[in-house]
Amino acid sequence: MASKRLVVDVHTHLYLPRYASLLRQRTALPKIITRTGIDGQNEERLVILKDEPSGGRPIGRSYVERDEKLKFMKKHGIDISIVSTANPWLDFLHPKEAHELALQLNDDLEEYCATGPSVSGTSMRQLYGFGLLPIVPKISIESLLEAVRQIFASPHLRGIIMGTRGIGKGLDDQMLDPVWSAISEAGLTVFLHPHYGIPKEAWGEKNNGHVLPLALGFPMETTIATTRLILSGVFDRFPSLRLFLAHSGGALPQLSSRLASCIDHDPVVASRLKHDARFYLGKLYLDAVCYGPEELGFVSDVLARASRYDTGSKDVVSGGRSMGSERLLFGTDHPFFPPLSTSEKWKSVVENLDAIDNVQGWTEADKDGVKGGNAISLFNL
Ligand code: 5CU
Repeated sequence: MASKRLVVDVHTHLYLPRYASLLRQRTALPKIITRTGIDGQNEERLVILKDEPSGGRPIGRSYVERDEKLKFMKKHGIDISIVSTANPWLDFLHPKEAHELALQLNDDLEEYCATGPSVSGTSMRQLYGFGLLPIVPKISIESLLEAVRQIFASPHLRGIIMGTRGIGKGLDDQMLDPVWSAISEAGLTVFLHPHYGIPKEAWGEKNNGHVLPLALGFPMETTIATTRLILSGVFDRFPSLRLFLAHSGGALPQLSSRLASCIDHDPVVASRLKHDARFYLGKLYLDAVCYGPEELGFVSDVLARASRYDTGSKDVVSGGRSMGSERLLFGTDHPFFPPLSTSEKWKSVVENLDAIDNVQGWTEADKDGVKGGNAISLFNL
């Protein structure tokens, strides 16, 4: 059972060298710019978000270089990382470019993982990955299916990272059904991640840095995209679809009973779904990137409760484990959220590990599962 104690980071990003080169050539967002720092040295800066100050933020080697990822993992006691391209993926490209680049980046990522170190004493690698689909407006469905097949055939790619825009009409677009079908059949997990947030008018006029778009806009985007998927009946049509949500599912756990009630009272939707909305929460996997034990415990309780809407059982514990904890997986969001001042360990990592250790009522088995065991099972590492 040694593998149960491994720490696996499932929310950790990179820009592969090929992608970083593309960003360096661009003048529109997203882009990497070079400017002279206060020490007179040239420094590269990343500008990806729409309302980011035009100077962007420092993009260190940790965004691109594998050695930096491995050093970060070692420093924080992380045994395995399932890495994914950071936002905005291929969203800004024309279909032909997106198609070609998706296939190239998937090959690059497979090599990045396959040629990395293994976890000592096991047959596992230290690096696995989420591949990319060229999911942009006007792309052909066949092009998306080709990328699904490529990812399935890549031994170290265990899922797909995806934004919320789909091929232009969001993820609840029925045109995507063949893609959900292929992903489910391949047993790949979709990592749903935000990029656009919500319209900036919501944030008022005060300069609050990046706090509002990141703390609230990102999770609301995920909340809305997932709710639309639920409402579209995707989980009824593809019951084995595995969806893994960034940032602990945003506000969805908090709003799920309200969602269920709104559905029940809405003549357009009331009879559309096979199950109560809360049932579908029990089919989701969420990262444990919420920085506090109380929030993590709450999310776990909401997921555990979903079984009531499935089997009718009121049990929230099974085999000595909280049924909610089985669907939560540790993540760091590296290399985003670096410490503002020099520090040995990154606060964003330490807080997420502490949160797991301090959820009230969780057993050691729950904690080990969230830190790594759940990822080992879900991604068949
Ligand atoms: O700080 C940020 O902008 C981000 C981002 O863009 N993507 C992400 O995953 N985390 C933080």
